Amino acid sequence: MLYQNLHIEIDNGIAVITISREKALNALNSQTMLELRYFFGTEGPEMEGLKGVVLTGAGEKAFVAGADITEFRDLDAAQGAAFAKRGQDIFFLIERFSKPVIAAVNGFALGGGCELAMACHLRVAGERARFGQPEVNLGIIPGYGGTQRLVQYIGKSKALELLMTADMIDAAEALRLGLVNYVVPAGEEVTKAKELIEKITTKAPVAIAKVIESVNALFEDGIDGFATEIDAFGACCDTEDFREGATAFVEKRKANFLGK
Ligand code: CO8
Repeated sequence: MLYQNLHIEIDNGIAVITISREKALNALNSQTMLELRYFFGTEGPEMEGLKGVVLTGAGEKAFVAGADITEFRDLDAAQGAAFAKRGQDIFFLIERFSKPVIAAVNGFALGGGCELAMACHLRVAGERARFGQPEVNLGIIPGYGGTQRLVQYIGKSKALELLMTADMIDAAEALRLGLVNYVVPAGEEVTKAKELIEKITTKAPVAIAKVIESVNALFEDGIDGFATEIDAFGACCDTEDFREGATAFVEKRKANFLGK
């Protein structure tokens, strides 16, 4: 795939994906969504030896200022639903990705941008980051999972307030509410996200994938999360890494995990 709007740099096994439509505050147009789907949905050459992914936005002003409003002004009900479904499916690919995906939120994360950050496993916000779901200003609602994931992160009461008032919150408030994991000085978002991925990479990769799968199971319709955890636990017990981890503990040395 020839990426036009995603700038992807892989350094020491960490892919930093920069959404690069700075003039439109990195708004998610169809091409950008297509590229995200390709990266997260295809076992391409980028996946070889990948430790994790950092998602960020180009420039200093925006992470992503939403879905590209110019593209969906004329949708009817059926087209709108299809648009939302396509976006949700792409964000599920991110949420279900087996390696850690961390949003490095360097500015506005609004509408689809806030939804994209919420689909990632963790969020690091720069001091200048601002979050919001302003869709009701446009006469729509979030369509990329925002009504669901915002409630999961910050609870129904505050989520309803943000969704109905379209108010933006700053990074400190996002931290207080539990929407983001860390707030760092502006410009240090990607560095902190990479540090987190490096830390996670010292753990057993299959166990990390199973943590992601099991936690996601809580929020999936018709799936019993406890049963998922049991199966995932069993699968971990079958790995060489489990033997290595337990043996290393007993031998008082650092485990050398191979991801098998
Ligand atoms: N889409 C397209 N272009 C955008 C967007 C966007 N979401 N956001 C900003 N831009 C463009 C502006 O039009 C402007 O372009 P130009 O220079 O050509 O006029 C440029 O980016 C810079 O923006 P501003 O001049 O507005 O910059 P300000 O500093 O004055 O304001 C804001 C910054 C507050 C971020 C402002 O740009 C803004 O309010 N943007 C829109 C935010 C928004 O409403 N986002 C939600 C969009 S809806 C959505 O995401 C729904 C997701 C689910 C869709 C489901 C499909 C049906």
